[in-house]
Amino acid sequence: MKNSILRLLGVIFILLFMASGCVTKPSVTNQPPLTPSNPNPQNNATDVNVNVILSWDCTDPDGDPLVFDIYFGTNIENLSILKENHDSKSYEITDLAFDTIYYWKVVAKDGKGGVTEGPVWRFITVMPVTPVFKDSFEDNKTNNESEYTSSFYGETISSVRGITFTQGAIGDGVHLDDLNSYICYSTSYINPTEGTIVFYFKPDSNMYEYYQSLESYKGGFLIDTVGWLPAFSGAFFISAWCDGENHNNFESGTYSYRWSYASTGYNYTLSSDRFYKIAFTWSQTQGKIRLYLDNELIAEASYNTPLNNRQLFFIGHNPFGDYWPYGARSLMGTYDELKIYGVALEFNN
Ligand SMILES: [Ca+2]
Ligand SMILES: [Ca+2]
Repeated sequence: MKNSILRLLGVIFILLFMASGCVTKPSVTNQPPLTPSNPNPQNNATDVNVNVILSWDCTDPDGDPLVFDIYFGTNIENLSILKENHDSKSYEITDLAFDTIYYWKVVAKDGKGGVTEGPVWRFITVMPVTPVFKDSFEDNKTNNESEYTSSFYGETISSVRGITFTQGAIGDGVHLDDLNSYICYSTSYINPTEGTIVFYFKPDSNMYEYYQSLESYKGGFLIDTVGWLPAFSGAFFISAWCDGENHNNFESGTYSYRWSYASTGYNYTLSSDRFYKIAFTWSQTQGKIRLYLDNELIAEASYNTPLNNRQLFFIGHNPFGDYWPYGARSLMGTYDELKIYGVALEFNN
């Protein structure tokens, strides 16, 4: 009897020992890497050099050595793989394009099946020359006066109408909420004989449905000086006209007795998931006006006049004399990083 009690106690003791062993035994479950963080360049950094060392922080809870897949590109929807299974937390890239937004992310892998994808970071590279004017819409404001007077149209207007601030291409951006929304600027920043206007634009998700629902003109001014009014010499515009289907015609023009148009035709279907970089250049010495989309030359026409630098221009359409029976037609959507240069930049992918 005593022996059997001792035997039973012994069994219980062994079971308790095993149970406690189970509790304290180290877990065999692999933990994935922590989310990559602390990027360099910092997220939303501006004026980043075209040769740059990307770096980030990342550790594994188990102390596993990590490798990284680095994704990089200018199209946030379609980043390409820059380097696979990279075994350090930095990577040098060279010869980036000037004044271009790049997106990147890293995917950390611990070699045991643990995979953690980092967020998409973004930065914009330095400008090749200093712009004479810039509006970045940071801190939810515009970089202009509160009102402007047009000597040509003989009216004074508020400098903005129908806008809200939102996530931009880099940091804050501005949204044109209505067909008659605009932001007004002075053309005094314009070098008449040579220059560049560049900005980012993201269409609203319902752009095509909305413009198709309009009975009249489908419209789409991005930048404008005259709307539907009589044009002054040196007037200019940049547009992305919407047709009755899901297409845009990118067009820019300058006016001297008649318009010189650079047009693509209705050959573009735009995504509302990303920003497009749009640039317009003019050059008397080259004899061309040119239109670029995402650094690619998409249309050109002959230079016919110096641009006017004594009037006003608008993100959206010129709002003076809203007599046009079908109403005004700004292209609604988000705009960001407006810059004006005194030289005709060349853009290359
Ligand atoms: Ca691990
Ligand atoms: Ca911005």
